[in-house]
Amino acid sequence: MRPNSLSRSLRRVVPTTLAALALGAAALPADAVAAGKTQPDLAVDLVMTDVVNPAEGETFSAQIDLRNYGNGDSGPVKVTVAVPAGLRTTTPYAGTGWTCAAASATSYSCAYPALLAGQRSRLNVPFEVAGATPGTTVPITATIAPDKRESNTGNNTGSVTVAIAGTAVIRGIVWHDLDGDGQREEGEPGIGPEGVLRVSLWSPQGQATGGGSATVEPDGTWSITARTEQLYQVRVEATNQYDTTAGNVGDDATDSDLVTAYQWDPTLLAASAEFHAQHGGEYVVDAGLVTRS
Ligand SMILES: [Ca+2]
Ligand SMILES: [Ca+2]
Ligand SMILES: [Ca+2]
Repeated sequence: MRPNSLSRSLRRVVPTTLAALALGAAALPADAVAAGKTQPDLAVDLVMTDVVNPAEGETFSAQIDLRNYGNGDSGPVKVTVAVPAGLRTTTPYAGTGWTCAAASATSYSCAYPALLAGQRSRLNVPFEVAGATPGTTVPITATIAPDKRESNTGNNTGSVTVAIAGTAVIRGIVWHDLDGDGQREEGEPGIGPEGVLRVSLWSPQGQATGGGSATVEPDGTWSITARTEQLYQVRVEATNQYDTTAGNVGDDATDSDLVTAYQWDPTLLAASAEFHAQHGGEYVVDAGLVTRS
Protein backbone atom coordinates (compact mmCIF):
# COMPACT_ATOMS: atom_id res chain seq x y z
CA MET A 1 0.00 0.00 0.00
CA ARG A 2 1.58 3.20 -1.12
CA PRO A 3 0.00 6.32 0.28
CA ASN A 4 0.40 9.48 -1.73
CA SER A 5 -0.35 12.97 -0.49
CA LEU A 6 -4.10 12.37 -0.55
CA SER A 7 -4.13 8.87 0.72
CA ARG A 8 -4.47 7.23 4.07
CA SER A 9 -2.10 4.37 4.71
CA LEU A 10 -3.22 0.84 5.08
CA ARG A 11 -0.90 0.75 8.23
CA ARG A 12 -2.85 2.04 10.59
CA VAL A 13 -41.66 5.07 38.46
CA VAL A 14 -44.67 4.98 40.88
CA PRO A 15 -47.66 3.19 39.30
CA THR A 16 -50.80 5.28 39.39
CA THR A 17 -53.28 2.71 38.20
CA LEU A 18 -54.50 -0.53 39.72
CA ALA A 19 -53.74 -2.24 36.45
CA ALA A 20 -50.09 -1.28 36.66
CA LEU A 21 -49.88 -2.50 40.25
CA ALA A 22 -51.43 -5.80 39.30
CA LEU A 23 -48.94 -6.25 36.46
CA GLY A 24 -46.03 -5.46 38.74
CA ALA A 25 -47.26 -7.84 41.42
CA ALA A 26 -46.97 -10.82 39.12
CA ALA A 27 -43.23 -10.36 38.75
CA LEU A 28 -42.28 -9.16 42.23
CA PRO A 29 -41.66 -10.48 45.71
CA ALA A 30 -44.67 -9.79 47.98
CA ASP A 31 -42.76 -7.40 50.22
CA ALA A 32 -41.75 -5.14 47.34
CA VAL A 33 -45.33 -4.85 46.21
CA ALA A 34 -46.53 -4.29 49.75
CA ALA A 35 -44.07 -1.43 49.97
CA GLY A 36 -45.38 -0.10 46.65
CA LYS A 37 -41.93 0.05 45.15
CA THR A 38 -42.69 -0.50 41.54
CA GLN A 39 -41.16 1.89 39.09
CA PRO A 40 -40.50 1.72 35.40
CA ASP A 41 -37.07 2.42 33.98
CA LEU A 42 -37.23 3.00 30.27
CA ALA A 43 -33.93 3.00 28.44
CA VAL A 44 -32.67 3.51 24.93
CA ASP A 45 -30.79 0.23 24.58
CA LEU A 46 -29.39 0.34 21.13
CA VAL A 47 -29.41 2.66 18.19
CA MET A 48 -28.04 1.44 14.90
CA THR A 49 -28.65 1.92 11.21
CA ASP A 50 -29.41 -0.60 8.50
CA VAL A 51 -26.74 0.91 6.24
CA VAL A 52 -23.38 1.93 7.71
CA ASN A 53 -22.52 4.40 4.95
CA PRO A 54 -25.57 5.96 3.25
CA ALA A 55 -24.96 8.38 0.36
CA GLU A 56 -26.64 11.59 -0.77
CA GLY A 57 -30.26 11.04 -1.87
CA GLU A 58 -30.53 7.60 -0.28
CA THR A 59 -32.97 6.56 2.41
CA PHE A 60 -31.90 4.42 5.35
CA SER A 61 -33.41 3.41 8.64
CA ALA A 62 -32.36 3.83 12.27
CA GLN A 63 -33.32 0.97 14.57
CA ILE A 64 -33.91 2.10 18.11
CA ASP A 65 -34.34 -0.55 20.81
CA LEU A 66 -36.21 0.51 23.93
CA ARG A 67 -36.55 -1.52 27.09
CA ASN A 68 -38.24 -1.16 30.44
CA TYR A 69 -35.61 -2.24 32.97
CA GLY A 70 -37.83 -1.33 35.91
CA ASN A 71 -40.39 -3.42 37.78
CA GLY A 72 -43.45 -1.37 36.87
CA ASP A 73 -45.51 -0.58 33.77
CA SER A 74 -44.17 2.45 31.93
CA GLY A 75 -47.43 3.99 30.81
CA PRO A 76 -47.43 5.69 27.41
CA VAL A 77 -43.95 5.83 25.84
CA LYS A 78 -42.96 8.97 23.96
CA VAL A 79 -39.72 9.14 22.03
CA THR A 80 -38.27 12.08 20.15
CA VAL A 81 -35.76 11.30 17.43
CA ALA A 82 -33.64 14.26 16.43
CA VAL A 83 -32.76 14.66 12.77
CA PRO A 84 -29.43 16.45 12.27
CA ALA A 85 -28.43 18.83 9.47
CA GLY A 86 -27.62 16.79 6.38
CA LEU A 87 -30.49 14.38 6.94
CA ARG A 88 -34.19 14.94 6.56
CA THR A 89 -37.38 13.26 7.68
CA THR A 90 -39.34 11.17 5.24
CA THR A 91 -42.54 9.13 5.48
CA PRO A 92 -42.25 7.22 8.76
CA TYR A 93 -43.24 3.57 8.96
CA ALA A 94 -42.12 2.99 12.59
CA GLY A 95 -42.77 -0.58 13.70
CA THR A 96 -45.46 -2.78 15.19
CA GLY A 97 -47.49 -0.84 17.76
CA TRP A 98 -45.63 2.40 17.17
CA THR A 99 -46.99 5.58 15.69
CA CYS A 100 -44.53 8.14 14.40
CA ALA A 101 -44.89 11.52 12.77
CA ALA A 102 -42.38 14.03 11.50
CA ALA A 103 -42.95 16.69 14.16
CA SER A 104 -40.86 19.14 12.13
CA ALA A 105 -38.05 19.05 9.59
CA THR A 106 -35.68 18.23 12.42
CA SER A 107 -37.43 15.62 14.55
CA TYR A 108 -39.79 12.69 14.71
CA SER A 109 -42.25 12.27 17.54
CA CYS A 110 -43.06 8.61 18.22
CA ALA A 111 -45.43 6.89 20.63
CA TYR A 112 -46.05 3.38 21.97
CA PRO A 113 -48.88 2.36 24.33
CA ALA A 114 -46.76 1.02 27.19
CA LEU A 115 -43.90 -1.29 28.04
CA LEU A 116 -44.44 -3.70 30.91
CA ALA A 117 -41.61 -4.48 33.29
CA GLY A 118 -38.84 -6.19 31.32
CA GLN A 119 -40.50 -5.66 27.96
CA ARG A 120 -38.67 -4.35 24.94
CA SER A 121 -39.66 -2.95 21.57
CA ARG A 122 -37.89 -1.81 18.44
CA LEU A 123 -38.70 1.46 16.74
CA ASN A 124 -37.65 2.05 13.13
CA VAL A 125 -37.42 5.52 11.67
CA PRO A 126 -36.31 6.41 8.13
CA PHE A 127 -34.03 9.22 7.07
CA GLU A 128 -33.02 10.64 3.74
CA VAL A 129 -29.51 11.96 3.19
CA ALA A 130 -29.94 15.53 1.94
CA GLY A 131 -27.05 17.96 1.84
CA ALA A 132 -24.63 16.09 4.09
CA THR A 133 -20.93 16.41 3.33
CA PRO A 134 -19.41 13.16 2.08
CA GLY A 135 -16.89 11.73 4.51
CA THR A 136 -18.47 13.37 7.57
CA THR A 137 -20.51 11.75 10.32
CA VAL A 138 -23.94 12.88 11.47
CA PRO A 139 -25.57 11.98 14.81
CA ILE A 140 -29.04 10.48 15.28
CA THR A 141 -30.32 10.83 18.85
CA ALA A 142 -33.37 9.22 20.47
CA THR A 143 -34.72 10.64 23.74
CA ILE A 144 -37.50 9.18 25.93
CA ALA A 145 -39.96 11.50 27.69
CA PRO A 146 -41.13 9.26 30.56
CA ASP A 147 -44.80 9.29 31.55
CA LYS A 148 -44.08 8.18 35.11
CA ARG A 149 -41.37 8.77 37.65
CA GLU A 150 -38.45 6.53 36.85
CA SER A 151 -35.87 4.86 39.02
CA ASN A 152 -33.19 5.94 36.52
CA THR A 153 -33.37 8.79 34.03
CA GLY A 154 -29.69 8.65 33.02
CA ASN A 155 -30.36 6.08 30.31
CA ASN A 156 -33.18 7.88 28.51
CA THR A 157 -31.06 9.03 25.59
CA GLY A 158 -29.08 7.06 23.05
CA SER A 159 -27.40 7.97 19.80
CA VAL A 160 -25.45 6.69 16.85
CA THR A 161 -23.32 8.48 14.32
CA VAL A 162 -23.70 7.64 10.65
CA ALA A 163 -20.87 8.09 8.16
CA ILE A 164 -21.88 9.67 4.85
CA ALA A 165 -20.35 7.89 1.87
CA GLY A 166 -18.17 9.63 -0.67
CA THR A 167 -15.73 8.28 -3.22
CA ALA A 168 -12.10 7.21 -3.29
CA VAL A 169 -9.79 5.87 -5.96
CA ILE A 170 -8.33 2.45 -5.33
CA ARG A 171 -5.74 1.39 -7.85
CA GLY A 172 -2.60 -0.65 -8.40
CA ILE A 173 -0.50 -2.76 -10.70
CA VAL A 174 -0.22 -6.51 -11.00
CA TRP A 175 3.31 -7.44 -11.96
CA HIS A 176 5.46 -10.50 -12.52
CA ASP A 177 8.08 -10.70 -9.77
CA LEU A 178 10.62 -12.53 -11.89
CA ASP A 179 13.29 -12.84 -9.16
CA GLY A 180 10.72 -13.50 -6.43
CA ASP A 181 12.20 -10.92 -4.04
CA GLY A 182 8.87 -9.21 -3.33
CA GLN A 183 10.02 -5.96 -4.97
CA ARG A 184 9.05 -4.61 -8.37
CA GLU A 185 12.18 -3.76 -10.29
CA GLU A 186 13.10 -2.51 -13.72
CA GLY A 187 12.44 -5.17 -16.31
CA GLU A 188 9.72 -6.95 -14.33
CA PRO A 189 6.61 -6.66 -16.54
CA GLY A 190 3.01 -5.97 -15.66
CA ILE A 191 0.56 -8.85 -16.10
CA GLY A 192 -2.46 -7.99 -18.23
CA PRO A 193 -5.84 -9.66 -18.74
CA GLU A 194 -4.20 -12.78 -20.19
CA GLY A 195 -3.06 -13.64 -16.67
CA VAL A 196 -5.20 -11.52 -14.36
CA LEU A 197 -8.87 -12.37 -14.68
CA ARG A 198 -10.35 -9.90 -12.26
CA VAL A 199 -9.58 -7.36 -9.57
CA SER A 200 -12.41 -6.64 -7.16
CA LEU A 201 -13.24 -4.92 -3.88
CA TRP A 202 -14.73 -7.09 -1.17
CA SER A 203 -16.39 -5.63 1.92
CA PRO A 204 -16.31 -7.52 5.22
CA GLN A 205 -19.19 -5.34 6.50
CA GLY A 206 -22.57 -6.85 5.63
CA GLN A 207 -24.33 -3.52 6.15
CA ALA A 208 -22.01 -1.56 3.90
CA THR A 209 -22.96 -0.72 0.36
CA GLY A 210 -20.12 -0.51 -2.11
CA GLY A 211 -17.43 -2.34 -3.97
CA GLY A 212 -16.73 -2.77 -7.63
CA SER A 213 -14.44 -4.62 -9.94
CA ALA A 214 -12.02 -3.91 -12.73
CA THR A 215 -10.38 -5.67 -15.60
CA VAL A 216 -6.67 -5.00 -15.69
CA GLU A 217 -5.08 -3.09 -18.55
CA PRO A 218 -2.49 -4.80 -20.78
CA ASP A 219 0.26 -3.16 -18.65
CA GLY A 220 -1.14 -4.66 -15.44
CA THR A 221 -2.62 -1.45 -14.06
CA TRP A 222 -6.17 -1.18 -12.75
CA SER A 223 -8.30 1.47 -11.03
CA ILE A 224 -11.68 1.46 -9.28
CA THR A 225 -13.56 4.54 -8.08
CA ALA A 226 -15.40 3.23 -5.05
CA ARG A 227 -17.90 4.26 -2.41
CA THR A 228 -16.25 5.11 0.90
CA GLU A 229 -16.58 5.10 4.68
CA GLN A 230 -16.27 1.36 4.80
CA LEU A 231 -13.73 -1.43 4.93
CA TYR A 232 -12.41 -3.07 1.80
CA GLN A 233 -10.09 -5.85 0.84
CA VAL A 234 -8.68 -5.97 -2.69
CA ARG A 235 -9.06 -9.42 -4.24
CA VAL A 236 -7.07 -10.50 -7.26
CA GLU A 237 -7.99 -13.52 -9.38
CA ALA A 238 -5.29 -14.83 -11.76
CA THR A 239 -4.68 -17.93 -13.84
CA ASN A 240 -3.21 -20.87 -11.91
CA GLN A 241 0.18 -20.58 -13.55
CA TYR A 242 0.85 -17.92 -10.88
CA ASP A 243 1.29 -17.80 -7.11
CA THR A 244 1.74 -14.74 -4.90
CA THR A 245 5.13 -13.32 -4.02
CA ALA A 246 5.85 -12.40 -0.39
CA GLY A 247 3.80 -9.38 0.69
CA ASN A 248 5.00 -6.17 2.38
CA VAL A 249 8.70 -6.82 1.82
CA GLY A 250 10.95 -3.76 1.60
CA ASP A 251 10.00 -0.38 0.17
CA ASP A 252 6.21 0.06 0.31
CA ALA A 253 6.28 2.02 -2.94
CA THR A 254 7.44 -1.03 -4.89
CA ASP A 255 6.29 -4.00 -2.79
CA SER A 256 3.35 -6.38 -3.11
CA ASP A 257 0.33 -5.64 -0.91
CA LEU A 258 -1.27 -9.06 -1.22
CA VAL A 259 -1.05 -10.75 2.18
CA THR A 260 -3.31 -13.83 1.78
CA ALA A 261 -3.75 -16.45 -0.94
CA TYR A 262 -6.80 -18.62 -0.35
CA GLN A 263 -7.24 -20.61 -3.55
CA TRP A 264 -4.75 -21.95 -6.11
CA ASP A 265 -7.00 -23.99 -8.43
CA PRO A 266 -8.73 -23.67 -10.79
CA THR A 267 -7.64 -20.05 -10.41
CA LEU A 268 -5.43 -18.19 -8.00
CA LEU A 269 -7.35 -16.03 -5.53
CA ALA A 270 -5.43 -13.67 -3.28
CA ALA A 271 -6.25 -10.66 -1.14
CA SER A 272 -4.80 -7.56 0.50
CA ALA A 273 -5.25 -6.63 4.14
CA GLU A 274 -8.47 -4.79 5.02
CA PHE A 275 -8.37 -1.02 4.97
CA HIS A 276 -10.86 1.74 5.69
CA ALA A 277 -11.59 3.78 2.57
CA GLN A 278 -12.32 7.44 3.24
CA HIS A 279 -13.75 10.14 1.00
CA GLY A 280 -11.15 11.82 -1.20
CA GLY A 281 -8.53 9.16 -0.52
CA GLU A 282 -6.36 7.33 -3.01
CA TYR A 283 -5.22 3.86 -2.10
CA VAL A 284 -2.55 1.97 -4.00
CA VAL A 285 -2.63 -1.80 -3.72
CA ASP A 286 0.00 -3.55 -5.84
CA ALA A 287 0.14 -7.27 -6.48
CA GLY A 288 3.31 -9.27 -7.19
CA LEU A 289 2.90 -12.69 -8.74
CA VAL A 290 5.53 -15.38 -9.31
CA THR A 291 5.44 -18.34 -11.65
CA ARG A 292 3.90 -21.21 -9.70
CA SER A 293 6.33 -24.02 -9.04
CA1 LIG B 1 -34.76 5.38 32.31
CA1 LIG C 1 11.47 -8.41 -8.00
CA1 LIG D 1 3.01 -2.75 1.29
